[in-house]
Amino acid sequence: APKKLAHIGIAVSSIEEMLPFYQQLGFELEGVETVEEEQVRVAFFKIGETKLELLESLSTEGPVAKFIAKRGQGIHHIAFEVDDLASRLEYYKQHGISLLQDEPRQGAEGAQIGFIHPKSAGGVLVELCQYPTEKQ
Ligand code: CMX
Repeated sequence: APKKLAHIGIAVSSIEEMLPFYQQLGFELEGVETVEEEQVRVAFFKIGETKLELLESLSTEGPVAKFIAKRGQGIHHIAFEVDDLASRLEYYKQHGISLLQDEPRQGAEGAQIGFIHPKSAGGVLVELCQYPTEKQ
């Protein structure tokens, strides 16, 4: 089974504009990173065992820009940590779950990632992440 909720991804127009809000809530910024493959810049806040990930698009064509244009800012995806991503994707595919890609790809924090299409998951974009070592 997936091990835990790795993070909740929130699409924002501007990370800089949203930082003060999360800092007011008392969350500490863990880091900001660019993920060219996904055309996003991301900011992580650690909350106990899980994280919030703010996603800002690097281009007007990226998935996060398209999401905001269509639905506005808000919760974009939920991510579960797994330790067997490739075989899990294969298993899900065999069981009729619609994946965005069959093979793992590179995501933030050095993780390998894969996605389940929201149409196959009750309207929720689900990300699966596998980290190179046990997460700090
Ligand atoms: N959550 C829930 N539903 C979503 C969604 C999301 N994030 N994004 C799109 N949808 C819905 C659309 O609203 C649409 O619904 P309707 O048909 O009812 O209007 C449906 O899914 C299909 O949309 P689409 O127009 O066919 O597809 P899009 O071009 O909007 O692409 C998706 C959707 C999920 C395939 C695309 O966003 C994608 O490839 N995402 C994966 C990559 C990604 O999101 N990367 C950023 C995060 C990376 C990271 O965390 O590091």
